Amino acid sequence: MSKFIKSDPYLYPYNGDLRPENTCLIIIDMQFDFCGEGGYVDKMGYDLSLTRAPIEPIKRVLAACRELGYHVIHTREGHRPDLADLPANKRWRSQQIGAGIGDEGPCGRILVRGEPGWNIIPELAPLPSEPIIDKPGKGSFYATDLDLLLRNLGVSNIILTGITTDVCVHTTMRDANDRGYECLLLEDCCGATDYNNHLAALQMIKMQGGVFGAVSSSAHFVEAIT
Ligand code: C5J
Repeated sequence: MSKFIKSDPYLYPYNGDLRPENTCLIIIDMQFDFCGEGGYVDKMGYDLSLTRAPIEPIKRVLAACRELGYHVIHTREGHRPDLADLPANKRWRSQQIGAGIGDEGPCGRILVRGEPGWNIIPELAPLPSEPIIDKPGKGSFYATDLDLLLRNLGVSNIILTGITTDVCVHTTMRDANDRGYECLLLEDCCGATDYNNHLAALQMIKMQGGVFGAVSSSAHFVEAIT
């Protein structure tokens, strides 16, 4: 039986084939560095309420997915302690805005693997059975085994949540779309460092009949799957 989620600009997924076996919730970079006090985003001076807003909606989506047996994967952005995987220009730009990647901050070394700021926040802590993808870039596919995991699981639908809408979530969605995955972004489960950028990122998805996929909400998603 076909199943669809109310979404914009079309009912998702395009073919109505939405099942726990072929669908994966991806929770992107819900780390202290992006939504915690003293982390990378806080050090840059952005409003943490924008990147913390998705926590509660993601919790509800995550609970429903776990209960119904949907695949769940988490990602973390971060670099090796010796910074061997940190491009010099990424480091330099972060230093210009006062949050140098690899520098000491209130949550340990900024965006470095193993440091307190790099951890996923406890509200959305992964279960031991849920894979975590450690990525050095903004996209979740670049220099990771995410695509291999998804193909081996038989996933064709990806539900995108996390932060930030316009950077890591969008990069991941665009790349997933090019790889043939059918993508849905849940708008209240994402946040950006600038609210207008969040809105613009949502609008971009909906152009051309859904150029990167579709946009829905936590409520529509949970209602449709439960
Ligand atoms: C950024 C991310 N914005 N997770 N990372 O640098 O979106």
